[in-house]
Amino acid sequence: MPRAFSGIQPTGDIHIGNYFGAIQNYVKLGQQLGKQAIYCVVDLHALTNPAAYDRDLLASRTFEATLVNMAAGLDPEQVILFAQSDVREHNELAWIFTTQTPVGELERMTQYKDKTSKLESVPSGLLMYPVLMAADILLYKADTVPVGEDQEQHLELTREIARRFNYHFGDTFPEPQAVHAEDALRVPGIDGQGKMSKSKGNTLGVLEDFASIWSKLKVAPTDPARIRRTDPGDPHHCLIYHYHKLFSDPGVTAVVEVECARAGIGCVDCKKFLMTGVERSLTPIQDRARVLRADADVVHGALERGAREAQAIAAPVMQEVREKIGLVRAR
Ligand code: AQP
Repeated sequence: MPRAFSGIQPTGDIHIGNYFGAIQNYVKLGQQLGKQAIYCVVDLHALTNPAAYDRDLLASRTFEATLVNMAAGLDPEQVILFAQSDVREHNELAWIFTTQTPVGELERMTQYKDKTSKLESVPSGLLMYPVLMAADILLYKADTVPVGEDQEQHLELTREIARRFNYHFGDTFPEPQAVHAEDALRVPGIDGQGKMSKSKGNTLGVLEDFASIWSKLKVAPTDPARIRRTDPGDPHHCLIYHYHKLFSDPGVTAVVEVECARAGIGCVDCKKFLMTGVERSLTPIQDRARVLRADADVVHGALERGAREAQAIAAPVMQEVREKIGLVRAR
């Protein structure tokens, strides 16, 4: 049976890019794989981002990320759901991989270049981020990784790290493959400037108040060629049409596509139709989140159990690695 692993960073409010790009697939795979689906709130990764790290917020963000995943349909009784820092083996394996990974391979990572371009001082943790990610996945010998398209390069590096280890120390790790949500490979940000991202502040939150979502949608850019209401638009150049494909009924999306192209609908009305789909999709998640928040012990308890279940898999793999690389002394 395949084994899936994925992580989500507690660096801010979980947004619809995370939801459509990753969490929906977590839920789907969880239903198929049960305890072979392993999901982790990667709080150690969150330490690497100086712009997003806040000592006073980290623990509550880890709680929130767990809560959103559960509210979105992830059942911690069915899958394994835990916090990365609760399973110490992640750090240990990451260190071992660090000793075998050339710096040049890490410096080539696009995300590293993006995240460091404006920093005066670059924490080495940002460079090592993909090594820790490789350790997260390989610690469970996972072969299936549900992630957004933005993680593809990191996953290629994970395969390279697995291949290198297997070559030097004998067959140990699988070469994991990404599973992408075809309709949400890279959800664009509300500013229309690249991918939606917590640290760019261009998000629509899964638990965000609808009045707040509407205030962002109202001013969101549309097809720039459509200057007047009477100008025909190209929905394929419009952010709002992109969101319709995620939130609205296919029938509504098809009507919007045709009407936009023949200037039969204005952008404000198009956004109102979208808002109906947003409310319909997010209301059940927000309702479940409210219930979970009222009984926080359910969330804390899920993380504690998840950590025990994750460690039961991780500890023997780590022991195998220690033996293979020569850290275990013969008596
Ligand atoms: N815009 C997106 N479209 C599709 N998938 C996305 N993911 C993130 N943004 C999009 C996927 O969500 C999962 C969890 O992401 P993460 O929070 O661990 O890391 P990230 O990719 O770095 O997310 P952010 O929001 O952009 O966080 P910051 O700003 O802190 O770096 C991953 O599977 C990711 O692919």
